[in-house]
Amino acid sequence: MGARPLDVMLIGGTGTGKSTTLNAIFQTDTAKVGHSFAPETMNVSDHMLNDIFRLWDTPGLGDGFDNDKSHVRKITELLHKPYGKYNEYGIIDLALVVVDASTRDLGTVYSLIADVLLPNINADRILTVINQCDMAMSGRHWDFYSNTPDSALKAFLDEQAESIRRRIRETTGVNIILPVYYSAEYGYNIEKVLDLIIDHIPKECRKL
Ligand SMILES: Nc1nc2c(ncn2[C@@H]2O[C@H](COP(=O)(O)OP(=O)(O)O)[C@@H](O)[C@H]2O)c(=O)[nH]1
Ligand SMILES: [Mg+2]
Repeated sequence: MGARPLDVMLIGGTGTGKSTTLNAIFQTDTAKVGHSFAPETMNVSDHMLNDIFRLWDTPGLGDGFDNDKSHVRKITELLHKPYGKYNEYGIIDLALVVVDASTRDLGTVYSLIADVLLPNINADRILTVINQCDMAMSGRHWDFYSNTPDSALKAFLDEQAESIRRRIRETTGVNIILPVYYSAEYGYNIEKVLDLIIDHIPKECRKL
Protein backbone atom coordinates (compact mmCIF):
# COMPACT_ATOMS: atom_id res chain seq x y z
CA MET A 1 0.00 0.00 0.00
CA GLY A 2 1.40 3.38 -1.00
CA ALA A 3 1.53 6.43 1.23
CA ARG A 4 -1.89 7.91 1.73
CA PRO A 5 -3.51 9.78 4.56
CA LEU A 6 -5.75 8.30 7.20
CA ASP A 7 -9.26 9.39 6.18
CA VAL A 8 -11.74 9.93 9.00
CA MET A 9 -15.37 10.88 8.40
CA LEU A 10 -17.19 12.98 11.01
CA ILE A 11 -20.85 12.07 11.24
CA GLY A 12 -23.71 12.88 13.63
CA GLY A 13 -26.83 14.87 14.29
CA THR A 14 -26.99 18.50 13.31
CA GLY A 15 -25.54 20.85 15.94
CA THR A 16 -23.64 18.13 17.81
CA GLY A 17 -20.43 19.99 17.00
CA LYS A 18 -18.82 18.14 14.09
CA SER A 19 -17.44 21.30 12.49
CA THR A 20 -16.27 22.67 15.86
CA THR A 21 -14.55 19.33 16.51
CA LEU A 22 -12.73 19.54 13.19
CA ASN A 23 -11.59 23.07 14.03
CA ALA A 24 -10.50 22.01 17.53
CA ILE A 25 -8.42 19.16 16.15
CA PHE A 26 -6.90 21.39 13.47
CA GLN A 27 -6.69 24.41 15.80
CA THR A 28 -8.15 26.53 13.01
CA ASP A 29 -11.56 27.69 11.90
CA THR A 30 -11.60 26.12 8.45
CA ALA A 31 -14.94 24.39 8.95
CA LYS A 32 -17.95 26.68 9.19
CA VAL A 33 -19.68 26.43 12.55
CA GLY A 34 -23.46 26.66 12.75
CA HIS A 35 -25.34 29.26 14.73
CA SER A 36 -28.98 29.24 15.88
CA PHE A 37 -31.07 26.88 13.78
CA ALA A 38 -29.30 27.16 10.44
CA PRO A 39 -27.03 24.18 9.90
CA GLU A 40 -23.96 25.43 8.08
CA THR A 41 -22.69 22.19 6.65
CA MET A 42 -24.79 21.20 3.65
CA ASN A 43 -22.12 19.31 1.75
CA VAL A 44 -19.28 16.92 2.39
CA SER A 45 -15.94 18.71 2.66
CA ASP A 46 -12.45 17.34 3.21
CA HIS A 47 -9.75 18.98 5.30
CA MET A 48 -6.13 17.92 5.23
CA LEU A 49 -4.37 18.37 8.58
CA ASN A 50 -1.04 17.21 7.14
CA ASP A 51 0.23 14.51 4.77
CA ILE A 52 -1.05 11.74 6.98
CA PHE A 53 -4.38 12.86 8.37
CA ARG A 54 -7.53 14.03 6.56
CA LEU A 55 -10.93 14.76 8.12
CA TRP A 56 -14.21 14.73 6.19
CA ASP A 57 -16.98 16.93 7.54
CA THR A 58 -20.54 15.89 6.65
CA PRO A 59 -23.99 17.49 6.96
CA GLY A 60 -25.80 16.58 10.17
CA LEU A 61 -29.00 14.57 10.34
CA GLY A 62 -32.12 15.79 12.09
CA ASP A 63 -32.46 18.59 9.57
CA GLY A 64 -35.95 17.78 8.25
CA PHE A 65 -37.09 14.83 6.18
CA ASP A 66 -36.09 16.09 2.71
CA ASN A 67 -32.74 17.51 3.81
CA ASP A 68 -31.94 14.31 5.71
CA LYS A 69 -32.60 12.25 2.59
CA SER A 70 -30.15 14.36 0.63
CA HIS A 71 -27.59 14.29 3.48
CA VAL A 72 -27.79 10.49 3.73
CA ARG A 73 -27.23 10.25 -0.02
CA LYS A 74 -24.11 12.44 0.20
CA ILE A 75 -22.77 10.48 3.19
CA THR A 76 -23.40 7.17 1.40
CA GLU A 77 -21.63 8.49 -1.71
CA LEU A 78 -18.63 9.38 0.45
CA LEU A 79 -18.64 5.87 1.95
CA HIS A 80 -18.57 4.50 -1.63
CA LYS A 81 -15.85 6.90 -2.77
CA PRO A 82 -13.12 4.68 -4.14
CA TYR A 83 -9.38 4.86 -4.35
CA GLY A 84 -6.62 2.49 -5.40
CA LYS A 85 -5.29 1.34 -8.75
CA TYR A 86 -8.47 -0.58 -9.51
CA ASN A 87 -10.79 1.50 -7.34
CA GLU A 88 -10.98 -1.53 -5.10
CA TYR A 89 -10.76 0.32 -1.79
CA GLY A 90 -12.96 2.81 0.03
CA ILE A 91 -11.30 6.11 0.84
CA ILE A 92 -12.91 6.41 4.28
CA ASP A 93 -10.96 4.45 6.89
CA LEU A 94 -12.92 5.36 10.01
CA ALA A 95 -16.25 6.93 10.90
CA LEU A 96 -16.32 9.13 13.99
CA VAL A 97 -19.89 9.43 15.29
CA VAL A 98 -20.32 12.66 17.26
CA VAL A 99 -23.00 12.59 19.98
CA ASP A 100 -24.10 15.63 21.97
CA ALA A 101 -23.74 15.10 25.76
CA SER A 102 -26.98 16.87 26.60
CA THR A 103 -29.16 14.75 24.31
CA ARG A 104 -31.46 12.17 25.80
CA ASP A 105 -32.69 11.04 22.41
CA LEU A 106 -30.24 8.75 20.66
CA GLY A 107 -32.62 7.99 17.77
CA THR A 108 -30.50 9.83 15.22
CA VAL A 109 -27.39 8.00 16.39
CA TYR A 110 -29.08 4.59 16.19
CA SER A 111 -30.33 5.18 12.66
CA LEU A 112 -26.99 6.63 11.55
CA ILE A 113 -25.22 3.50 12.75
CA ALA A 114 -27.83 0.93 11.70
CA ASP A 115 -29.08 2.41 8.41
CA VAL A 116 -26.23 4.56 7.08
CA LEU A 117 -22.96 3.18 8.44
CA LEU A 118 -23.36 -0.58 8.96
CA PRO A 119 -24.49 -1.35 5.39
CA ASN A 120 -21.29 0.34 4.16
CA ILE A 121 -18.52 0.01 6.73
CA ASN A 122 -17.40 -2.61 9.27
CA ALA A 123 -18.44 -2.12 12.88
CA ASP A 124 -14.79 -2.01 14.03
CA ARG A 125 -14.31 1.13 11.94
CA ILE A 126 -17.05 3.01 13.80
CA LEU A 127 -15.92 5.15 16.76
CA THR A 128 -18.25 7.17 18.98
CA VAL A 129 -17.37 10.36 20.83
CA ILE A 130 -19.44 12.57 23.17
CA ASN A 131 -19.02 16.31 22.55
CA GLN A 132 -20.29 19.32 24.53
CA CYS A 133 -19.45 17.56 27.80
CA ASP A 134 -19.40 21.04 29.38
CA MET A 135 -23.17 21.23 28.77
CA ALA A 136 -24.09 17.90 30.34
CA MET A 137 -25.90 18.33 33.68
CA SER A 138 -27.35 21.56 32.23
CA GLY A 139 -23.95 23.22 32.21
CA ARG A 140 -23.51 22.93 35.96
CA HIS A 141 -20.31 21.45 37.43
CA TRP A 142 -18.15 22.80 34.62
CA ASP A 143 -15.23 24.81 35.95
CA PHE A 144 -14.78 27.79 33.62
CA TYR A 145 -11.46 28.74 35.18
CA SER A 146 -9.69 25.52 34.34
CA ASN A 147 -12.14 24.45 31.60
CA THR A 148 -12.56 21.03 33.16
CA PRO A 149 -15.49 19.09 34.65
CA ASP A 150 -15.60 18.79 38.44
CA SER A 151 -15.74 15.32 40.02
CA ALA A 152 -19.57 15.16 39.98
CA LEU A 153 -19.68 15.96 36.26
CA LYS A 154 -16.85 13.50 35.57
CA ALA A 155 -18.77 10.74 37.32
CA PHE A 156 -21.89 11.68 35.34
CA LEU A 157 -19.97 11.62 32.03
CA ASP A 158 -18.32 8.26 32.81
CA GLU A 159 -21.77 6.81 33.48
CA GLN A 160 -23.15 8.45 30.33
CA ALA A 161 -20.40 6.93 28.17
CA GLU A 162 -21.24 3.46 29.57
CA SER A 163 -24.94 4.05 29.06
CA ILE A 164 -24.56 5.22 25.45
CA ARG A 165 -22.39 2.18 24.68
CA ARG A 166 -24.97 -0.14 26.24
CA ARG A 167 -27.92 1.46 24.46
CA ILE A 168 -26.18 1.40 21.08
CA ARG A 169 -25.38 -2.29 21.62
CA GLU A 170 -28.97 -3.08 22.59
CA THR A 171 -30.48 -1.18 19.68
CA THR A 172 -28.08 -1.78 16.79
CA GLY A 173 -26.22 -4.89 17.93
CA VAL A 174 -22.91 -3.07 17.54
CA ASN A 175 -20.41 -3.43 20.35
CA ILE A 176 -18.82 0.00 20.15
CA ILE A 177 -15.67 0.97 22.00
CA LEU A 178 -16.38 3.03 25.13
CA PRO A 179 -16.96 6.60 23.87
CA VAL A 180 -14.58 9.40 24.84
CA TYR A 181 -16.14 12.64 26.13
CA TYR A 182 -14.73 16.06 25.32
CA SER A 183 -15.56 19.70 24.71
CA ALA A 184 -14.66 21.00 21.27
CA GLU A 185 -15.65 24.50 22.37
CA TYR A 186 -13.32 24.61 25.38
CA GLY A 187 -10.59 22.33 24.08
CA TYR A 188 -11.05 19.70 26.78
CA ASN A 189 -9.95 16.08 26.08
CA ILE A 190 -9.29 16.76 22.36
CA GLU A 191 -6.13 14.67 22.80
CA LYS A 192 -8.33 11.77 24.04
CA VAL A 193 -10.28 11.96 20.78
CA LEU A 194 -7.04 11.86 18.81
CA ASP A 195 -5.76 8.95 20.92
CA LEU A 196 -8.99 7.04 20.25
CA ILE A 197 -8.52 7.54 16.50
CA ILE A 198 -4.82 6.63 16.57
CA ASP A 199 -5.46 3.52 18.70
CA HIS A 200 -8.01 2.28 16.15
CA ILE A 201 -6.29 2.96 12.86
CA PRO A 202 -7.22 -0.09 10.79
CA LYS A 203 -4.36 -2.33 9.69
CA GLU A 204 -5.86 -2.84 6.27
CA CYS A 205 -7.53 -0.83 3.55
CA ARG A 206 -11.29 -0.98 3.37
CA LYS A 207 -12.37 -3.28 0.53
CA LEU A 208 -15.34 -1.91 -1.33
N1 LIG B 1 -20.97 24.47 24.90
C1 LIG B 1 -20.49 23.91 23.80
N2 LIG B 1 -20.94 24.28 22.57
C2 LIG B 1 -20.42 23.67 21.47
C3 LIG B 1 -19.45 22.65 21.57
N3 LIG B 1 -19.14 22.23 20.32
C4 LIG B 1 -19.90 22.96 19.48
N4 LIG B 1 -20.67 23.83 20.15
C5 LIG B 1 -21.63 24.80 19.60
O1 LIG B 1 -22.69 24.07 18.97
C6 LIG B 1 -23.14 24.75 17.80
C7 LIG B 1 -23.10 23.80 16.60
O2 LIG B 1 -21.76 23.47 16.30
P1 LIG B 1 -21.30 22.93 14.86
O3 LIG B 1 -19.86 22.58 14.96
O4 LIG B 1 -21.70 23.87 13.78
O5 LIG B 1 -22.19 21.61 14.76
P2 LIG B 1 -22.37 20.62 13.51
O6 LIG B 1 -23.72 20.92 12.94
O7 LIG B 1 -22.33 19.23 14.08
O8 LIG B 1 -21.24 20.87 12.56
C8 LIG B 1 -22.24 25.98 17.64
O9 LIG B 1 -22.92 27.09 18.17
C9 LIG B 1 -21.02 25.64 18.47
O10 LIG B 1 -20.38 26.79 18.97
C10 LIG B 1 -18.98 22.28 22.89
O11 LIG B 1 -18.11 21.43 23.08
N5 LIG B 1 -19.56 22.93 23.95
MG1 LIG C 1 -21.21 21.34 10.62
